[in-house]
Amino acid sequence: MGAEAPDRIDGSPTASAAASGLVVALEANFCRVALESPGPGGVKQLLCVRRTRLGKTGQQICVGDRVQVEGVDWISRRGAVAAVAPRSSLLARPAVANCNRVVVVMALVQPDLDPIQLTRFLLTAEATGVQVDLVLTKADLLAPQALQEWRQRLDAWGYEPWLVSAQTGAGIEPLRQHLAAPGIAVLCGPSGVGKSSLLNALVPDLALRVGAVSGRLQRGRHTTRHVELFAIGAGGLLADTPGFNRPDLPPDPGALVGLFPEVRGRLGAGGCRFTNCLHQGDPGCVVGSDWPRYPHYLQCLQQVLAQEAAAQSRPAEPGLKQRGGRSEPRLDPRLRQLSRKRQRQADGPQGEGSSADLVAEAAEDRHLDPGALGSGAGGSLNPAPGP
Ligand SMILES: Nc1nc2c(ncn2[C@@H]2O[C@H](COP(=O)(O)OP(=O)(O)OP(=O)(O)O)[C@@H](O)[C@H]2O)c(=O)[nH]1
Ligand SMILES: [Mg+2]
Ligand SMILES: [Zn+2]
Repeated sequence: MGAEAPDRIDGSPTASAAASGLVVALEANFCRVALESPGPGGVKQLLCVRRTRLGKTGQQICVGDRVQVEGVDWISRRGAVAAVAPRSSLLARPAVANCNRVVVVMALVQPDLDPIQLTRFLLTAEATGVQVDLVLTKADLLAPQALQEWRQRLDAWGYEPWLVSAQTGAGIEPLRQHLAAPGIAVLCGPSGVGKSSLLNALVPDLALRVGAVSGRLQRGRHTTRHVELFAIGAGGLLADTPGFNRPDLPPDPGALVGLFPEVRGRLGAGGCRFTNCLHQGDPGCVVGSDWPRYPHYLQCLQQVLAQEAAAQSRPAEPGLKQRGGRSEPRLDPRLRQLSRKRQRQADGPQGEGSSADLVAEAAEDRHLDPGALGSGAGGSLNPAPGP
């Protein structure tokens, strides 16, 4: 999805009832907006609902969006989002707008690092077109020799991973300096790999909830339920996100090879010498097959092609909608609510529920009285820098 035009604010709201800021958390039908400059009484954050017309134009609000807020009540610290500024980038899952870097986070062990899963996360990150970083956690659980082997392996993939331990603090300080650069960075990776633990290590006094991994596969427990931005350094913002295990692959088969940094250079300015080549080992193909992730590339390519074929064989059948290159049955609206609930249970919660749940949950996360929400208590975010 590209940039969307902002909804004009008509009716000239009075200055005291309007403000602009950055969406730092999205919970059910509410969002928390960190103000560009503090309001009366030093208010730094507002708890906002969306104006209905934003909903009608289909305009989604994401964490990372720059928004206009109207109808501000400075006493209760409430307002309504009236307009969303055009975005410079959008990561679909986790949904974060205007991010400047995607940080793929995977554990070296607990759960064991799976190269195919890692590749899928890296591909979705590369597809955003922004800077991609790779962080490997739980380095305290591996011997130095094994760490070195991973370094070498990933170097051949075109990545220089940050090997860190939230437990011992190893590797944390240089990573903090790197991520403190101005802009929005998003942590994304499976549940249980230690994203929230990493944020706690990077930002002292944060005290985010972390959950144990469990079972034979050492899966996480979807402890983090919402996307939320936290300040790191003077201008850097870092998003903690709920983990999920299987990202969708980018839909364009022809563009897939360009998402593998280790062979991107081989294509050069002119591309492959064969027109429409999908680089499947044909003699003379400039990409070739002499690279370690070539089998992963083929496997992903087959899936992307299968997705595309499935989508083309069922064009716009009534009752079907297109989603991520797949057709899915349109749901009776009466069933949709139930289905979303099911999806949440299978996938890890992404934040829908009653407003009462929201306030209780958000307060619980911050060990706060629900009445204190929107006050900026917990100090998670400084007022956002200008665009
Ligand atoms: N040994 C070790 N354990 C870690 C490290 N980082 C995290 N853990 C453990 O891994 C488990 C999962 O950590 P979380 O931070 O909750 O993982 P998460 O990625 O935020 O998971 P979700 O919120 O479910 O997506 C917890 O039991 C942590 O204590 C580390 O560097 N070393
Ligand atoms: Mg978490
Ligand atoms: Zn080729």
